[in-house]
Amino acid sequence: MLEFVEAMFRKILIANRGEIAVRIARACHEMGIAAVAVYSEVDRGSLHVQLADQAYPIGPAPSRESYLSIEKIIDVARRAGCDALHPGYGFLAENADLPRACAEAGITFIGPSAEAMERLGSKTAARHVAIQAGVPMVPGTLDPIEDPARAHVVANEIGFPLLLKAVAGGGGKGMRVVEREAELDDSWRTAGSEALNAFGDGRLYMERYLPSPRHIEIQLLADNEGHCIYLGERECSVQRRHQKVIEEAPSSVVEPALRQEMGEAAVRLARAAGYQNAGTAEFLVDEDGRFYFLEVNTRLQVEHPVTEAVTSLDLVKLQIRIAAGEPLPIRQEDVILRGHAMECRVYAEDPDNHFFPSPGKILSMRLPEGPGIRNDVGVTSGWTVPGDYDPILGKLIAWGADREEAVARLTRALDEYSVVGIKTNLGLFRRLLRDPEFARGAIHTRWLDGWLSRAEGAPATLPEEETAAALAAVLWEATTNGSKYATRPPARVSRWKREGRADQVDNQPRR
Ligand code: MV4
Repeated sequence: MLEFVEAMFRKILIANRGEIAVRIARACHEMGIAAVAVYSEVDRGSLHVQLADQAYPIGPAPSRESYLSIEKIIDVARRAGCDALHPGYGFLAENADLPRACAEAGITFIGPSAEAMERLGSKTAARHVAIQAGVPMVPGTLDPIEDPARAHVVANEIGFPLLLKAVAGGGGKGMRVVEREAELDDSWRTAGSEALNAFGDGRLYMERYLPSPRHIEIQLLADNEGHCIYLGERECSVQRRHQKVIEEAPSSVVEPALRQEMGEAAVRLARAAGYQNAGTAEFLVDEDGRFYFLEVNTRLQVEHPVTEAVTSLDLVKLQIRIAAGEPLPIRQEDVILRGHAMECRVYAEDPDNHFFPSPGKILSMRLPEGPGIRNDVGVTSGWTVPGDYDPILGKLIAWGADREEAVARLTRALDEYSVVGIKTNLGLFRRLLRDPEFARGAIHTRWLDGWLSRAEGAPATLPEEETAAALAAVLWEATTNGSKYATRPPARVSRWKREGRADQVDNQPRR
């Protein structure tokens, strides 16, 4: 009898940089696969290059000329003898030309087919798939609206307030809330030109506007043999300008029955689209627990570690196995959710100054450790964060037996975390995690905007006690004092420590 032996990859090209390139290299190494990095001129000394088995330069800093060049990346994959390519997230991850170029070069793309990517990339095409799969959606148009006259007719059918959305959309670009008919023509023009600018496609469609929904997404895994499972949900409502800030799993509003309903809807959608590999179905959930399909992200997502934490699965290794032709090693009933996980996206940015990016040299960096803590970080002490890319430094993920423990561990870890030399959003997280509303899980997609406007002008509370090296304390003072996000809890310091010894170091920043 013929035995079919799966051919696992020997060498994978990682078409990305930073923390996600590091994450993928780790999965490769655990599977005995060689990891090949690509890097731009400013990334020569980066962590993702250091941790790879081989690294190839692909051009100057601007991503157009390096991380977005399919030609250069495929050329490296060929020269290095890679049999597969992982795109990570961002950059080329959702560009259907990449899987096509991989196929031409005889390299396996670790992700869905170009066709599935395109079926779901157009929001209106995805709405057709959702209808076919019986997945609930916000009432609205299934197709692009031809002209402004037609927009008026459809608008009056849907009712106000409504939302104009770009067919090619994503990230809130080309999206406009229209409160009343008198605003429609203006919004039509501005949304259309914004969409044309951002995506080269100015077509719009329309949906009824939900005022303060939650953003909840379902992680999917589908193999090449038609098996598809869901790995529970992630709550991603804490966002600013369509950038997620905190993500968690499970959501505090999703009960088992709703999870199963949403999960099965997402699986139907993936099947209808002929989807393979890892993907995410995004939904809005209203106050009454009704859910509405938004779109599918055809990639591994930034926030995948919270799902990994509550499922004990390694999503990147599973992606690689699926791409190599292996069947899913688990069935739906084998997916067991345990505990609660929460992630902070740590950025080089200044929350006190419009969240402007804060690239520059990291003079020192101390990462938290201890029970329940995971760091996915793409930088090190001494590294200069380039100003050319998304300024994410890494992700801090905490797991706990329940939400309360996850929050306590994350809060504790944030207090251990120190980055000196550049501005970060760590202080913002220290404050957010202590907010009583956040603690109750009473959040929605516009919650962070409200929180930030209330935090405006709040006095900076300085750390009462600080236990760190004396030099770090001086730098600390120079970098974090005066920030309204610098809040730290009063440290519980024993009398022995306070009074006992002449050689004790008192790092408490003072003014
Ligand atoms: C919506 C909505 C309310 N009603 N659709 C924003 C990004 C895009 N993927 C869809 N988005 C929204 N669509 C209807 N019919 C509110 C949002 C929205 C949002 C969604 C998810 C996460 C954060 C958000 C922030 C503002 C608005």
